[in-house]
Amino acid sequence: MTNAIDSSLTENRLFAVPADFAAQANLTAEEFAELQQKAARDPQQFWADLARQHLDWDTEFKAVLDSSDAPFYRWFSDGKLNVTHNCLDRHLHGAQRHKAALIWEGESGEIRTLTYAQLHREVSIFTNALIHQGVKKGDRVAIYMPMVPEAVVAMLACARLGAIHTVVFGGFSAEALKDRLEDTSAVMLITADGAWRGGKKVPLKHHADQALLREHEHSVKRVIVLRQTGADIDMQEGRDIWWEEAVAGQSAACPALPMAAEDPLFILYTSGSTGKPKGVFHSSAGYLLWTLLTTRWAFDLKPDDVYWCTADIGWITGHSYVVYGPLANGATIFMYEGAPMYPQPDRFWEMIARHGVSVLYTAPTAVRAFMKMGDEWPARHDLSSLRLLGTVGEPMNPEAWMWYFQQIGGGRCPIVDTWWQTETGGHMIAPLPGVVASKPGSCALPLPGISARIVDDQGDPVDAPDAGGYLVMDQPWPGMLRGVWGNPERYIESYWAKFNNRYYVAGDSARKDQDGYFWVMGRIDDVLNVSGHRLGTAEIESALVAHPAVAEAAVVGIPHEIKGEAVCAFVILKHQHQGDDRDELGAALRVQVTELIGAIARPDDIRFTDALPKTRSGKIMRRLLRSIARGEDVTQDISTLEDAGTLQQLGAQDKS
Ligand code: 6R9
Repeated sequence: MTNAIDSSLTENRLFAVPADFAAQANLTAEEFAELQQKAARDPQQFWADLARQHLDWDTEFKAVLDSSDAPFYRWFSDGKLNVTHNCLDRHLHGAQRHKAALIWEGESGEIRTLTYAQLHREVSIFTNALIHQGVKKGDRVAIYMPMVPEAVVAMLACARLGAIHTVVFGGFSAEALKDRLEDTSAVMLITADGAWRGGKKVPLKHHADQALLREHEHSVKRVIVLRQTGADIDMQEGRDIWWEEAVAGQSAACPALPMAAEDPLFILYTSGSTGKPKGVFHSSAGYLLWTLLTTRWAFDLKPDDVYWCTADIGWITGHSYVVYGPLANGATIFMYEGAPMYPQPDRFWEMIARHGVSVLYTAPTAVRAFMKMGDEWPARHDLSSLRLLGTVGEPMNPEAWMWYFQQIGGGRCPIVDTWWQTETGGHMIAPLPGVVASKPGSCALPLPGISARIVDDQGDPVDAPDAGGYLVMDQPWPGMLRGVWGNPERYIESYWAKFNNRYYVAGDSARKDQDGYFWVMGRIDDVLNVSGHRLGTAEIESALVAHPAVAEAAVVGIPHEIKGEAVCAFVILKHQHQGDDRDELGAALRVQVTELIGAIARPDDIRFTDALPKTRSGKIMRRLLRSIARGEDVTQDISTLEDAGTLQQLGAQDKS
């Protein structure tokens, strides 16, 4: 990379913080300024004060940050606490005891509610069941489950006894599960007979059986199986046990044992630019502190909020913002098992109205999918309970932002675009809703205590407004990953080596505008180099989606004789534009991109398609698209692809 990634798409709309929102916010402008000053003046005191104020400790810490083995940083390392005490036990006093911790709705419409007292009881019983099955502190336990309350119970039960959970997304294949079981040497797998998705049963237990075939050497001794779909499954004698049998007769008395602050809480696998997914692991205390604070700050949660993060617990967003952050705050979480548009495209809006959801946190890809279905679906429902909207996962294109703001938020809800990663544990850059005005498509400003920078290839700060570079952190923070499981070299190599351990390298490119707002352009490996100009794929996609006929777009680079790389765009049209003349549309889109960014970004190749290859977390698989665009055989691992049919369809596309 040369010193700058050019960026020319500018979005100038500014949405001020509504005065009534600011007046009631958890974090006011004054407090924000104070926190920032304190963090700049004395970071250790800043973090120590927050950790003492917000967490219950069994043993107070004296050490705040231990950098003796940097970049293997340690936080609060002589302190002890139990994560589930902080998420459950401490909320059992007074009326809070009977407050709903979790409201769950199944695809069939079934509703279950667990109060804090009930959730605490379920977790205590299941912890005893795990102990009875031989699980010990430090053991790895894999969780491969649907989005049901028991999945949360399983995670918390591990945390209660100090076992390290590794949640494997229920949409992953047997192969992916096998890899994770092997890499963690898990002693136990907690799964279900199946999961519901779009009226169909996903055969989780069948996948688990395949992952556990005897020829795969694995360490799993026990499999606990929850009955969820009633599917006919095989139970292996001596290995498999039903959930209800495992909990039968177990006591509800289970003290939350103190864990060292640095005891690992969980391992979660995430893709890098090379090789197999990495087992990122997080600590107990530092992670808990950061998810607690960011939930409180970014979502402004209040005691009577009903908060819904639509992520699956198989992703970091589900860990931090379905489970740990909200429960540490004593919030009411809503959880849904099933397909987002089942039985029809207003399922989300219907549930928001039914449960009075007040804070919604979802992904741009979902917003675009709903946008594509048309305004009439949300319009059928009373969405007036909503007061804050969040997004995560990829850059939010301004058009989708506006739609979310107007059609879902009724023009009154702040939109909090949160930039962060599996590795960062919690939000890093986001517009704090009571303090920071929003610009559609920007994740705005770093949170208090977070020192984000943009640097060039040499690691020197890029100061010019709108000049792009590597997004890095030049200070450690408590929620950061503690390593790559079983592979310390890969931790260094993936996140630190590039700049000689000076910075945490996020792997994203970004720019900062004249107001200091961050604009994430995409992964470094998704950046194109066209005639020596570097262009973020996200920017070109935003420009394409800004066209009224376009629902979604993905851009990749293809080799070009003269320019080095040329832009190839895959475009999905909105329903009502499917019949439009493709040649005319192609021409119009080239004009559109030229107008919004410049001729340099104009796609050479535009391919219209009905679907894009996506991971189950909704990320476009650009490397796959790149192969397709180049007419190469697809050799990549496609085990994480949501819909294998998409590939065939794309392969059969005609060039426009
Ligand atoms: C939480 C999560 C991390 C990558 C990250 C970046 C992209 C996430 C974003 C965003 C722009 C945002 N990303 N949030 N890009 N704006 N608000 O998604 O974790 O699955 O590890 O992905 O996602 O590229 O580096 P993870």
